[in-house]
Order: sequence, then C-alpha cells, then structure tokens
Amino acid sequence: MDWFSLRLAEFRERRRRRAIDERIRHEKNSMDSENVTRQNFILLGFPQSGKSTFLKQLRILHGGGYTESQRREMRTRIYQMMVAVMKLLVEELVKSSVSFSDPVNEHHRLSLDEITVSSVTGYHQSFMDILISLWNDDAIKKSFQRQSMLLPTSTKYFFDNLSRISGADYVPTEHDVLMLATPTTSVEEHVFEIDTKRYRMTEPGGQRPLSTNWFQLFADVNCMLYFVDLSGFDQPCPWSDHENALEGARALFATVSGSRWFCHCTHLVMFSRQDVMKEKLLNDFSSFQKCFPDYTGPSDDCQEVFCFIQMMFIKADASETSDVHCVFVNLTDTHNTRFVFQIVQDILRRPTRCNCCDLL
Ligand SMILES: Nc1nc2c(ncn2[C@@H]2O[C@H](COP(=O)(O)OP(=O)(O)OP(=O)(O)O)[C@@H](O)[C@H]2O)c(=O)[nH]1
Ligand SMILES: [Mg+2]
Repeated sequence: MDWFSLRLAEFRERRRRRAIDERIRHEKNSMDSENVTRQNFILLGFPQSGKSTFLKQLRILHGGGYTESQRREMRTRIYQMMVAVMKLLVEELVKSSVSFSDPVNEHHRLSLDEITVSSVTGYHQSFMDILISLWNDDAIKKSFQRQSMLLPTSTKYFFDNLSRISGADYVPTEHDVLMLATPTTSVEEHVFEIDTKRYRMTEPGGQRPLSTNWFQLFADVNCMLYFVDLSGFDQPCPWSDHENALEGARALFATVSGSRWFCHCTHLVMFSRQDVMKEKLLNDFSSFQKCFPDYTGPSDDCQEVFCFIQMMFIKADASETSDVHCVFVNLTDTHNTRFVFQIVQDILRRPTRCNCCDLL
C-alpha cells in the first residue's frame, strides 16, 4: 500500500471511530432520557459459528422479520452459492477421471464451465435445468459425499430443495434465509427493543477479535456472546495443524475471555449446530472419543458429550471476575432460539456469579 492510500485508510478509520463514538453517546443520552434499560452484546467466535444466524433469528422474533421483497433479493445469493458448489463437485469429478452416470451431463458440464458465479444475477431456466440434471447424477452425488466436509454445511439443504428453488416464482422462505451462509465482512450492529429493554448487538465480522481498532465497540459491553460450532469436533482447525476446530475455538475463547475488554462482563458460550453434532454422534458418523481421548463416556451419549465440552470451556475461561454460562442451541430452529434467548435474558437479570450450564 502506498503512502497516500495508508493516510486515506487512517483518515477513514478515524472518521469511522468518531461516528461510532458519536452514536454510542447519542444512544446513551436518548436512553437515559427514555428510562430504557440497555444491554450491549458483542458476538464473537470462529467464522461460520452462527453469529449472523442468531441475529437473523432475533430479527424474525423481535424485529419484524423479512418482507417478501427482502427475501426475493436473496435469491441471487442462493443461486450463486449453488452454482459455485456445483462447479466444485464437477471439478472434483473431472480430476478423479470419473464419468457421469448420464452422458448428457458431459454436455452440461461444458455449459457450466462457461457460467461464472458473478454472472449469475437472477433466474435462468437454462442454468436451473443444468443444476437439476447434474444434481440427479449418481456420480455427482458421490462427489458430494466425498467433498461434504469442505462445503458449506447448508449445501445439502439447498440441493435437496432444488425442485422448489428452481421454480421461476421462487421466493426464499424465512428458513432459507436462516440456512444461507452470509459471511460478515464489516462491523454489523443491530438494535432490538424488547419490552423496556434495548439490546445492541455488535458482530465485528472479518476482524481479528481483539483488534484495538475496534475498542470503541467493546466499551460498555454487558455480555460477550461467544459462538462455538459444536460440529467442528471432527474437523481441522483452519489455523492450526495440531488441533481440531473445537479445540481451536476453545483456545480463542481462552484468549478473549481474559482480555481486559471483556473480563468484567458476563460470558455466555453459545454452542451452535447442536442438531448437526447430534446427527453425527447418533449415526456413528464420527467418534467423539477418537477426537478427544480424555473423554471416557460413550461416544453416542449426547448429554455426556455436551457436559464434557461445557466443562472444557468453563475451565478455559480466563477471567477471574466475570460470570460464565453455557447454552446449547440449534440456531436454524426459531422455536429453540426463542427459548434460548429467554434463558439469555434470564441470565442477565441474575445478580450473582455462577459457572453453570443453563440448557442441555
Ligand atoms: N444446522 C445448523 N446450521 C447452523 C446453525 N447455526 C448456524 N448454522 C449455519 O451455519 C452457516 C453460517 O452461519 P453464520 O451465522 O453466517 O456464521 P457467522 O458466525 O456469522 O460467520 P461469519 O460472519 O463468517 O463470521 C449458515 O449456513 C447457517 O445456516 C445451527 O445451529 N444448526
Ligand atoms: Mg456473520
């Protein structure tokens, strides 16, 4: 980056911080005058751990939800994700020199090659036909099984719903919105007013969790919501060769929980993808014991496994003064999230410190 660009970036950063500062001051003044209780949450955790999905749920539950036109606008992102995934599946097939079960798909493969993800800007019957034909091919299904660990978790959901999605009049449902991964690239802030409380939720997406650039966001935080994808126990950690993703999430939690920005607020660990983890354990897809040799219980006993994980995180909490609580949730289930959010509200009402699990 040259000198001018650096100065410009610094200037923008200063302006942004001033704006955040101003907004916090303004909010504080207006709340003081309105006699409203304020709760400031910061949402942290590995990418894809469910932070935005939780915010989407709160919007559905307490923020008016998504209008039909807002949902319709999300169609393109869904089509683009499906085209990107199909390209990966086809590429893997070609690399391993496997032929399609239906020879017509060789022709579709060439057509798909010509489509770039960014060129998909809306509905086209022709590319829907290509997707349907390829997805119905046994060779692609096998490619999907081999690659499933590397693909976004909701991929199967969208392809299983292809006949609905491929309709010209398709409008994503609220559940589709929840299932669609939307990586957060900048700081996102949402305010929800529930009864006489105002909840300000900040997700510093795409930022290193402790970047000092964002210290303004951490001022005045009552509660750190730390999201952990439970189903990562059998997957590699993106930035460590000797840990799995669950161990990596615990290590990051140990760091953020001890930081001076958060050591005095309530720590709430939200264990997401409880549903996916249960499926893996109950169907014997993965052995928890193999991934965590210290665990001595049965691998298919979800309650035992959840207790073990919960203790791992409670022990990892590095703050001496804050409360730490754990909740387990399926964030794609609105009912379950409503229940869990009530527990979160309850926890924040409690005056005393305790380390406990509030929902298994
Ligand atoms: N089945 C299931 N899927 C979940 C759950 N929580 C999140 N997901 C899915 O996980 C994907 C990623 O979720 P996000 O909420 O975008 O993750 P994030 O933490 O905001 O990710 P970044 O913004 O990239 O940091 C989405 O496709 C969600 O549907 C859960 O509890 N169960
Ligand atoms: Mg996000």
